[in-house]
Amino acid sequence: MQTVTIIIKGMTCMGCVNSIKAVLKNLSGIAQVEVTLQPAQATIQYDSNNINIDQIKEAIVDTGFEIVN
Ligand SMILES: [Cu+2]
Repeated sequence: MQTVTIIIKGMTCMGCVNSIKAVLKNLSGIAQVEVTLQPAQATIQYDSNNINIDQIKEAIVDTGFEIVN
């Protein structure tokens, strides 16, 4: 299991936080998701055999947000 913290741009409220959380939790290979507004980031525990960071970032971008790191 691996952990990554992704800095996210564009979240303005808990609705944004919950949208990202819901999308990430539905991806296969994601074990745990923690999304916060302040700081604006997502900390994700994932199985690198099932999903990679680029796929995780893509899912966040597809939800309508920007990735900073
Ligand atoms: Cu929002």
